[in-house]
Amino acid sequence: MDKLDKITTNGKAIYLAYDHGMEHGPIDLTGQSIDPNYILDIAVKGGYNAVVLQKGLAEEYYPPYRKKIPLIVKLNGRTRLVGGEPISRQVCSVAEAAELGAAAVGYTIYLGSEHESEMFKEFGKIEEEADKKGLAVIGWIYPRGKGVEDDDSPEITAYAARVGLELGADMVKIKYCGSKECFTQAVEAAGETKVVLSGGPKVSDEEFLKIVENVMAAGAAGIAVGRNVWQRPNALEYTRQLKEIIFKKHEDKN
Ligand code: FBP
Repeated sequence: MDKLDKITTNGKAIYLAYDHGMEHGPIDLTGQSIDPNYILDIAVKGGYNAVVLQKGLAEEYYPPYRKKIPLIVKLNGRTRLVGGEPISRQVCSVAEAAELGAAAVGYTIYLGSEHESEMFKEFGKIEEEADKKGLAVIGWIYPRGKGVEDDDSPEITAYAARVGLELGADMVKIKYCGSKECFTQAVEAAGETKVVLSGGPKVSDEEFLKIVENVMAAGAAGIAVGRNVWQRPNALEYTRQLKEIIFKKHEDKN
């Protein structure tokens, strides 16, 4: 059985990301989205393939949902309050994530940061441990830091995807580079490693649907999205529209 089977449907996926309380702070958690139960409810009712949580939320809120929705535990994190070259260190072990019921673990690498090698090292160890427990490993690969001039250029986006493959990630989560064409290059660069889109700040309903159309037509496996779902008042109806795009056939790619 493929490690990604538990968190994909026919190779495609939609994940609800909710680690923003750590990365950005409550400023992102508008309206009801401050309540983790509200998010878990959307994840279950919306039929997401998994929800992404830091370990604290997983410990406190996930137990009643354990049989209802798969969990991806984010193993590292940082706040937006730190200056300097970006680094995000591990705050949860693979063993803890497995204990919490995770089907997969996630880890952010700031590609191009002066601290890139430290994150590579932690990521390698995580892969070794996750492999023993049969957990999939997803790399949030975000080019960032002094070494990166144009983080959303086609070349750097494809580089991020490729590094995921080189490091042995089961899946990479990368940002949008602006077009179907450049995302196609990134998907090609990732080879056997699956690619999902990292949502980004909320844009209009139509604009985000178009982005998702483009990344799916580019051959992506799906999306791992937060703000563009739970910051909308009609999160469930919007989820339905996203799923229609993600799980429909893209004849040119499948
Ligand atoms: P969004 O869909 O809301 O952008 O969430 C995706 C995500 O990767 C989250 O998992 C994470 O908290 C956030 O983006 C980090 O974004 P950044 O590092 O760009 O601030």
